[in-house]
Amino acid sequence: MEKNRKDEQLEQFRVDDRDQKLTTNQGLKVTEDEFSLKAGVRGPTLMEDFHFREKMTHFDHERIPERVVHARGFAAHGEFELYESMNQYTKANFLTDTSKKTPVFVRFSTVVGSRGSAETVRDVRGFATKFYTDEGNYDLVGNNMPVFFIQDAIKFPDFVHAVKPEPHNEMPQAASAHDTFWDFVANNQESAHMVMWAMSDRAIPRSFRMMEGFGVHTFRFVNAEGVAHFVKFHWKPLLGAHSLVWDEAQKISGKDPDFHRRDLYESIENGDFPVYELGVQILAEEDEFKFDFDVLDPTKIWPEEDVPVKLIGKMTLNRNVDNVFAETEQVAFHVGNVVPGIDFTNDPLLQGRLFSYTDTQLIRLGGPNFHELPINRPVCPFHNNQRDGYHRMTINKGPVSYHKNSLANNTPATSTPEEGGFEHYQEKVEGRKVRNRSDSFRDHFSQATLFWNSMSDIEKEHIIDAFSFEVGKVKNKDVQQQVVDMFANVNVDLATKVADAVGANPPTGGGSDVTKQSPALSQENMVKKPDTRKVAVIASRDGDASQLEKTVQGFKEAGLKAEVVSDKLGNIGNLPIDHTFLTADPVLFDAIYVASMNDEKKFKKETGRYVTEAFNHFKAIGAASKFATILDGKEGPGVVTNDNGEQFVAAVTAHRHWNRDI
Ligand code: HDD
Repeated sequence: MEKNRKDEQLEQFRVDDRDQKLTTNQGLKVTEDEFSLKAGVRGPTLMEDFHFREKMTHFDHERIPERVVHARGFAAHGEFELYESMNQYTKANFLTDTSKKTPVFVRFSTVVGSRGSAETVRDVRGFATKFYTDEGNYDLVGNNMPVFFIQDAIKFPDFVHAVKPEPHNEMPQAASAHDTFWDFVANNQESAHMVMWAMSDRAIPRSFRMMEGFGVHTFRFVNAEGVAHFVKFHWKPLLGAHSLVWDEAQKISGKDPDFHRRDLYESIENGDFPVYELGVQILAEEDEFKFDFDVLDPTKIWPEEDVPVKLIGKMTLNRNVDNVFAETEQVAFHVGNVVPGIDFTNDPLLQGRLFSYTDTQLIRLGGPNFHELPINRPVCPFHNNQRDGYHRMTINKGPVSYHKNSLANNTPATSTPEEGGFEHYQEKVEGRKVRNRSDSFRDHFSQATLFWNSMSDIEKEHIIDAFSFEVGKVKNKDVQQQVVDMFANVNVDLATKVADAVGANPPTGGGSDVTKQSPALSQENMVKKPDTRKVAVIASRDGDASQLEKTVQGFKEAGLKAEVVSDKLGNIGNLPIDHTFLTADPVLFDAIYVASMNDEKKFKKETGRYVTEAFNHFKAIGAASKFATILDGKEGPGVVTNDNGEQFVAAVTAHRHWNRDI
């Protein structure tokens, strides 16, 4: 693959230790790396053993603090290509020049869990993109949900304290199903809309490759004439947005805590590059007050049916990192990293974020020079009078490190906007200093109801189940009741069912007169494709090898990823067996197909287990007609017992078959 500018830059820092001599960090060749220097073979280790000291000291200091939120993440490199110039709205170079391929680095993450936690937990997913543009780094630090729990950044520490493991016993890990989170929710009703998203299927994505991304805040586009528009950013995956089911998600947490990173890593290694289209919703400044919500409120969406999403480009993730620590862990995102043509608004959540990101990197990355780390460097030159600090790497020459000066001809010099200098949008601002919130931010429930109304029946059922699980884990009865009463304002049926599930009193008030729906919010309406869906093809080593090869080939041609599962490893004809019943599990596949079986009791039992588990998770199951008895009378949508491969592929493509009596 041709190297892009970022890749070329990173190449200067890559080190390959293979086939090299072992040395100390001073370059001294080492004769021995197994035994410390001792006074006599059975004697004490000597202080003068500099090799031991250096090796151990470095090891002792290997860890840095994990991110205070979004600690568990996984990233990949890629490129952004623009479909059409957006110069009518923005002067940002990477959004106006269609001939450019802008290098990107994207880090996906969960929010709550610590760095080693499982990945398929119920949580928001981070979707942070660094565009290495010719005008500097632009960071779009978003999530897979378009709204947030709070309206003002001053509440962020409170929110995070409430959702993280409780401080007295550090439980539960990577989960919001506990008292302090729900106590926070009940006492901060602005969270209602986001909680609906967090209780929906969006919180358990099938894959990082199958989830949307959102910039959340309203930003500004500013064009060359200085005219501004409000803008919201979206990422739309070409594979559509799809989810796991909760029982499956919990089991995957045990069977493969790395499920999402493995999926992304392997897809990229296999050349199945995930693609996301960049969408923008654009609003003229004069339309700011045209809506029944405040466009600056981060707990509100702009329904796509009211403000269409225009797809303006696509991002392809095509390269895995070389080193997770150097790249994924050390990357430093910041919502404040903007380029000319993109600017902020007065969204109070966004305003507070502008402080937090640099601040957190200072402690996490140990000083003010983290911009010099290879992954964080812009691909364009950078010059200023900042000097010194821990881990400074550049050697800035000359006596001058101040502005203004004559000695260096007053350089580095500032730039006019025409020369590419960033000019803050000259929004007119006036007001009294107040600690308060605009009344236009006070409707917390209408859009939560809009979200509920937009869900299909099965998605609503999942939301009720998620509330019942989460609130069911809450020990404090008052908190449970408060949650029930709060969500009656979203929908009485929802609250009543949750009340019933957790043994609380049914709500006495509540109700909503919002009848509006936004079909774009339902994942049931998303595109569904067979591409890269994983099928476990169960086959026995004594089965018909040529038939198996044909089946697997057929699935592959249809875009599926077929992996052979059997009782033991080895080969069937020319096909290697990828997994055994033990090393894989039905929850790790999108579908199960029984190509052949033997009569061994254990083989049948394991095959039956695979089929039943997949059936219970609403997945496609199939069997060659000869082995159809293993499906044990299971029938209906998504169960294919004839030899028609196309029917099976169609069943997999449907993602899930909800009309099953389970
Ligand atoms: Fe944040 C990390 C996204 C609100 C403070 N945030 C972080 C990451 C993402 C988001 C994706 C991980 C970046 C990475 O992969 O390295 N955060 C959001 C979104 C928000 C949001 C979409 C609401 C719209 N965040 C938010 C607020 C604050 C922060 C209100 C504080 C005022 N976020 C942080 C942080 C983190 C962070 C503490 C932790 C690690 C880091 O920044 O680099 O500064």
